[in-house]
Amino acid sequence: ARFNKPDAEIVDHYTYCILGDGCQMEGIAQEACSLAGHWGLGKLIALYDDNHISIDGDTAIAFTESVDLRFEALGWHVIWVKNGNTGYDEIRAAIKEAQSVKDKPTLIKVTTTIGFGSPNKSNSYSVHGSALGSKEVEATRQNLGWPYEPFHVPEEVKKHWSRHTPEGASLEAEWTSKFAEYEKKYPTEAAEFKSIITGELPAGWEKALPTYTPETPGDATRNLSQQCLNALAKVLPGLLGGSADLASSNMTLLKMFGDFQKDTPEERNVRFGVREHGMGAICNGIALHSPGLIPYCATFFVFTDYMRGAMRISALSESGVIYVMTHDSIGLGEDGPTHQPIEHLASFRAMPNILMLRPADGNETAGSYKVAVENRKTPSILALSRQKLPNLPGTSIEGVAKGGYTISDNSSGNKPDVILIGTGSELEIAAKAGDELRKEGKSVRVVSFVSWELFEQQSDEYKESVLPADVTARVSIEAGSTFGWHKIVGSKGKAIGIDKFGASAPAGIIYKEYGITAEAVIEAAKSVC
Ligand SMILES: Cc1ncc(C[n+]2csc(CCOP(=O)(O)OP(=O)(O)O)c2C)c(N)n1
Ligand SMILES: *[C@@H]1O[C@H](CO)[C@@H](O)[C@H](O)[C@H]1NC(C)=O
Ligand SMILES: *[C@@H]1O[C@H](CO)[C@@H](O)[C@H](O)[C@H]1NC(C)=O
Ligand SMILES: *[C@@H]1O[C@H](CO)[C@@H](O)[C@H](O)[C@H]1NC(C)=O
Ligand SMILES: *[C@@H]1O[C@H](CO)[C@@H](O)[C@H](O)[C@H]1NC(C)=O
Ligand SMILES: CC(=O)N[C@H]1CO[C@H](CO)[C@@H](O)[C@@H]1O
Ligand SMILES: [Mg+2]
Repeated sequence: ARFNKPDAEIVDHYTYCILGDGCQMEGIAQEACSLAGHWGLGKLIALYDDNHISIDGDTAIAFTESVDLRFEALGWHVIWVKNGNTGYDEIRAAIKEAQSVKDKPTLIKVTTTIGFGSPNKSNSYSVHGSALGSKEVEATRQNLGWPYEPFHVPEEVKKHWSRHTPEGASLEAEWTSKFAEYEKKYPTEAAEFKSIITGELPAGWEKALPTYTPETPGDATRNLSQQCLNALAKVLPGLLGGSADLASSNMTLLKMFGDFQKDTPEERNVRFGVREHGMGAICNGIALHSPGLIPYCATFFVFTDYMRGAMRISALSESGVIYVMTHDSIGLGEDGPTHQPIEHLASFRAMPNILMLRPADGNETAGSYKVAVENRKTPSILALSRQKLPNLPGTSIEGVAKGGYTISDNSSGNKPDVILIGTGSELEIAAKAGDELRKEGKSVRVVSFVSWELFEQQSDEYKESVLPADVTARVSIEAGSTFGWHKIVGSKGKAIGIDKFGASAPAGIIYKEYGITAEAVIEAAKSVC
């Protein structure tokens, strides 16, 4: 919708998907298929392997609804191929029909027999996960009239497939010349399109990121995040996304664009509805479709619990989704414990190939976006505050790229008496405690530890320069589980955090009640140095 012109259709492919009974039972499919129907995704064609068998046996033990009627109700076109075992022409005809239905996604229910051809094991759960065994394989070959040796590809089959090679080459040449013409007529669109399909970011894109000074009035990092997203949308043609019904709280709307809807598919604000798991999965699909598509999605940090399966797939399949997670601590206030994340930071730090970023202010929010956009093969999570935070002297975009860095130090080149470490909204608290301790004559270093993973990637020399091994007097503060923090503060240091569920109260009160305060940091610092 964004790039095709009446005289030049340069994007015309379908997206196919194969799913089984298990996929039909999972909630995530319902979330995604509900949106596909709402959006009228006419190029989406799903082939459902309707074999009535899953691991525990006949699906009738747990799955008896009419899938056809459910998909019709979701706004899909539904076709039933009754003989999926040998009805090749039926399957071909169904795909043709699906392609011709332009205003709805299509589900082709293909009824099949699991283990088709195996005389003793077909139509049973026993073929799902275990090998047939050599005897049964032999019996199956005979039953199907397949006279060839194992792994032999008959000449006839090879010939049939080989004809696609010249066919594909000529289609590609045709498209290339069509695109060359398009590029002449529509240079701006062509440049954007190329950036999206190659993943090459426009030169100097990062200059669009805002910076802030200590004099800039404080703001919530969720608000600063919206400033970054809107700045980036102007320079990154592939940036698109939205939230799970929380755009107004999450501040994720791109103001210069409208909503991506059935009749406005060229727009870039995606309304995911209350469907976190489907939202994450859809963003994975977008990211993996083209290297220059940069999807972001947003909800409250605590609801990553609903989305974790998709987030783990982002990490595993190297899809660079940007997860904009607001309301990142007890600081969200009165919504209380159901909405207050506790163990989430620790849990994502434990997940491989995902960057957990918790920026403290404007510069750090911009720095987190820079890292997130650059890392196209590693997803990023931005944990953002609901409450207002000041712009702290010493924070920087460059610092964020290192994961951990010193924002202030009065040891004038010597080893500090104590190192105070904070992340996100608690960096302000660490900085305040540092100021107090300095007044009492202590030399103090304050470190922002915005991303453990990025710090881990730095050289030993750099790490030693921020956290010298012989300064064991260290105190960390973070409004979340202390799990893992002893790796940073060591056995002689102290980790201040929250190891129980939250409570409903305004941010200021609950921080005091839970001991997430400068006083607590000062006391801990005195006890370790
Ligand atoms: C989210 C998830 N839950 C459970 C499993 C374990 N599992 C693997 S296959 C399967 C049954 C799938 O049945 P179906 O989709 O009908 O496949 P078929 O046996 O017909 O090939 C299950 C429960 C899984 N892989 N993923
Ligand atoms: C298939 O089942 C029949 C009857 O139970 C049995 O005689 C035969 O040995 C089995 N064949 C294989 C390959 O296991
Ligand atoms: C943010 O970064 C800019 C550029 O590096 C710097 O001039 C400014 O002082 C920083 N702001 C804060 C609040 O530290
Ligand atoms: C964030 O933005 C909202 C909406 O514009 C505004 O009401 C709020 O005051 C801003 N600042 C903070 C600290 O929440
Ligand atoms: C910094 O630390 C020293 C101790 O080395 C202390 O005497 C001094 O008062 C501190 N300076 C400031 C500006 O707080
Ligand atoms: C700051 C901002 O973008 N606010 C928007 C939040 O969402 C509401 C409703 O979706 C919009 O009307 C606001 O403009
Ligand atoms: Mg099945």
